[in-house]
Amino acid sequence: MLKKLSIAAATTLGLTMLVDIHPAQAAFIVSPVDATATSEFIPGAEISNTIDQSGLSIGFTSGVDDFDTYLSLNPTHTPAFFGNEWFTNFQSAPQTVNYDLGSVLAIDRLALWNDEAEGGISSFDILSSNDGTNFSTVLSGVSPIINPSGSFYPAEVIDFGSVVNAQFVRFEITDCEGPTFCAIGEVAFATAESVPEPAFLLGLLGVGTLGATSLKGKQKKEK
Ligand SMILES: [Ca+2]
Ligand SMILES: [Ca+2]
Repeated sequence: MLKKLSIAAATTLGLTMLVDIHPAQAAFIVSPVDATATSEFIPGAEISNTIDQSGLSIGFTSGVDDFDTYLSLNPTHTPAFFGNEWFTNFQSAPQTVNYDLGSVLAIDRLALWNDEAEGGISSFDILSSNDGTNFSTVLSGVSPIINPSGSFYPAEVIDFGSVVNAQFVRFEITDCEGPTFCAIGEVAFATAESVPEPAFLLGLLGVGTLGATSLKGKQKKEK
C-alpha cells in the first residue's frame, strides 16, 4: 500500500511538473563558421575578421549565449581595422559576402556591426540558402546605420520579419558609404528555436531521483 501511494505521489508530481512546462523562447547568438568575400584587403582586413569576435568589447559563446541578453550589454566594435574588420581591396560596391553557419539553422535576425568609416555598407540585400547554390531573397534594399567616424560602434539588429531555415547567408552589397572601400566589423545571427528551460529539466531530474530513492527505502522496510 505504501509502495503504491508513493508511486502515485511521484507520478502525480511528475505530471504536474510536465503540465507546467512553458518552453522558453531562447534566441541563441551564433557566429558563422566560415566566410568568403569577392574582395579582401590582405593582410589584416580578411573577411574572417567579421566572424571571430575580433575587436568586440565583450565576447560571447556562439550557440550558447542568449542573443538579446548579450546585445543588451551594448558590445561595441573597435574602429581599428587591422585584425578586426573586413575591408575590400580598394573596391567599393558591388561586393558579395557569403557566410556559412555550419548547418541549417532557424534564424530570424542579424546583428551587424557596420564599419564606422567610409567603408560602411549603406545598402545591401540579404539572401539565404540550404545548399550554398540556390539562394532566395530574405530582405532587399536594407540600409544599415552608418556609424560616426572614428568611434567604437554598436551592433544594429536587422529583423528578417520571419524565421529563415538556412545554412548559408549572402550579402549582396549594392552601395557603400565611400568610393574606395566596403567594410564590416562583425556579424552574428539569432536562432529562433524554442527549447525547454535547463533549470526546469534539472528540477525534473531531481524529483525523479528523489522518488526512486524513497521508493527503494520503503521496499527495504517492507522486506
Ligand atoms: Ca571583428
Ligand atoms: Ca573601421
